Amino acid sequence: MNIGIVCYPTFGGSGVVATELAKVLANKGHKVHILSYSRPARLETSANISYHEVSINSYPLFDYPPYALALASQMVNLIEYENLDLLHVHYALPHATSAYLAKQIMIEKGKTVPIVTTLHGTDITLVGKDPSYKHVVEFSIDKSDGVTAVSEYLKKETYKNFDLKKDIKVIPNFIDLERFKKSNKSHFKKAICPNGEKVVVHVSNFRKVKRVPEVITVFAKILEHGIEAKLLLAGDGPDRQKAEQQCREMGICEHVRFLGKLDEVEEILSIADLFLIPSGSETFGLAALEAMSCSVPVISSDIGGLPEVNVEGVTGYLCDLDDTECMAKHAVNILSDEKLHKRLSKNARKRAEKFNQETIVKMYEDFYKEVNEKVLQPG
Ligand code: GMT
Repeated sequence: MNIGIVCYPTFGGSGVVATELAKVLANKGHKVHILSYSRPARLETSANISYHEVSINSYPLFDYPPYALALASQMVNLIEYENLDLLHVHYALPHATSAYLAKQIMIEKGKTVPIVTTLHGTDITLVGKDPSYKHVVEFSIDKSDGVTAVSEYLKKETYKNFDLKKDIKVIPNFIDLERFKKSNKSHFKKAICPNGEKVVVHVSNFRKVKRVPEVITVFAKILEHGIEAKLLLAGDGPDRQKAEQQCREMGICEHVRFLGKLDEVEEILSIADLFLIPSGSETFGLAALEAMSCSVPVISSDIGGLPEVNVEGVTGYLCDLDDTECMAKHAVNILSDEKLHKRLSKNARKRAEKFNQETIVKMYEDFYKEVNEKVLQPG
C-alpha cells in the first residue's frame, strides 16, 4: 500500500510509535510517506520511506499560525501527488481534524482516501477533552474511517469523555525485540558504577505528569535503606531544573546522573537493574515496555494503561499514585534479592515478547485493509 503517516516529531510517545510503525511497514514493502513539522527523532533514511515537512508561512496578522490548515493542505498534496491509499494520523489533535478537511477537499476533486486515527494519550485524557478543543476533537474522531487506541484503558476513557458512535479498536504499542534486548555493556557499567552499585533508571520527557520528583524521592529512600545505587535519568523537559534542585537539596547529587535526551536508550536499559515510572497519567507506558524488553523489572504507578503492560508481582510492582513508600519498599526488595530480581527480569522480557512488532504491525495492516474495503467498497 501507499500509506501516509502523520505524527509529532517527539523523542518518545506517539512520535516514536508512528516512526517505528513506518519503518516496519516499509520493510514489509509498503511505501510510506511521513508528514510532520520536523524530522522525527528515530527516522532513518530508507528506500520505502519519504519524509515531508509541513511548512507554515508566517504572516504579521498571525499571532497563532494556523498549523492545522497548513497540515491539511500538505495532506492534500500528499494524497494527490503521491497517490496515497490511506492516511494514518497519530494523536487526534489537530491531526484528525486536518485529515478530515483534507479528505473532504479530495472528495471534491474526485478521490476518496480512508483516514485512520490512532489515539495515544493526552489527546484524549487531557488536552483533547479540554472545552477549548472538545467539540472539534469529538467530531474529528467520529469522522475518521477507522479509530484505534493504544490500550483498553484509553478506549474506555475515550468513550467516557466523548460522545462517539465510532467503534474503537485497541492496537497496543509494540517493541523491536532485537533492538531492545539486554546487551553486554560491562565497560559502560563499570564506568558508571565503579563499586558495583545497582542501577535505577527513569526515562521520560520530564513533564509534570511523569512525576520526576517522585523518582528522586524513591531513589533517596533506596539509598537510606543502605543499598548502593546510582540513578540514571534520561530525557529532558520542563521539570529537569526542579529535579536537579531536589537532588542538591537532598544531598544525593553524586549518586544521580542527568543524561539528557538519548537516541540509544537501550544502552542505558542494558545496564539497568530497575526501572521507575511513577506517572500520574499514562495510557500505555511505552518507556516501561522498552525497559521490560531489556529484561528490566518495572515499578510503576497503578494507573491508566500501565497495568496492561506491567503485571503486579510478575514483571514488577504497581503502587498507588504518589505512594513513594510502597515504591521504595518494592525497589529495596528487588535490588537486594537476587532470586527475585532474576525472576522478574525473565518475566519482564517474556511479557514484552507479547508486544512484538511483527504481531502488532500485522494488526495495523489488517485494520488498514478492513477500513479500505469498508470505505472504498461499501455494502
Ligand atoms: O500524551 C503525552 O504525554 C504524549 C503522548 C504522545 O502521544 O506522545 O504519549 C502517550 O502516548 C504514548 C504512545 O502511545 C504512550 O505510551 C503514553 O503512555 C502516552 N502518554 C500519556 O498518556 C501521558
